[in-house]
Amino acid sequence: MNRELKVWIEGTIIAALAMALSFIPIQIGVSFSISLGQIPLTVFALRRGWKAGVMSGLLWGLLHFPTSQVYYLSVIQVLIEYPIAFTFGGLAGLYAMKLRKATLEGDYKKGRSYILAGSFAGGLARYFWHFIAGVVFWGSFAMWGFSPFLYSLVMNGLSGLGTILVTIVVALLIYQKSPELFIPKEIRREYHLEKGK
Ligand code: 218
Repeated sequence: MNRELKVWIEGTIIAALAMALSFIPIQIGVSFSISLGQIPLTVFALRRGWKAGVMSGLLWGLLHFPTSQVYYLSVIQVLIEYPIAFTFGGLAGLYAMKLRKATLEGDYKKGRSYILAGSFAGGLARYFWHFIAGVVFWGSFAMWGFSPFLYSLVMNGLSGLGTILVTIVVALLIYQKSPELFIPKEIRREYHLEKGK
């Protein structure tokens, strides 16, 4: 099958899976939640690269609309927190090529460090936008006498770090069990052909 088509099909399935995981309620109020969909998005982005990752992230963000999962305060806020934030969530793919190389060379220690770096890149890039939206739009939800800035920093900081932590744990478990999941079959085949194995 056409290689590019294969990536699109995978990315679409991953976005749907991430959306399904968004229905598992791990949240406290409207400002704290662990986003389980970040797990498959991160694994996919590390497998296929940042362009595929951000497209799948965008698709996941857009899927919040037909499934009525959007927190709406204003048009700009919704644009920031769904199409924009979720697209940035796919930036784990910035480490895809490094992870491929390390894994093919059998350097799993280095591989683990790229999974860590990728999970942080996607998680921080996404929650940066939720933090901005939090300061500008969610200030009236601030509790404990916090300023909008501090409230957004604490809530989105905790949500982001919690999400990143869960993503890292699951991605590393998958890497331990099946490192080949992070390298598309075609790439593996090309590598072994080059090496003459
Ligand atoms: C302080 C604060 N509270 C709530 C939100 C809204 N928010 C935060 C994180 C993730 C998402 C996307 C849906 O999971 C949303 C809408 C905020 N940005 N800041």
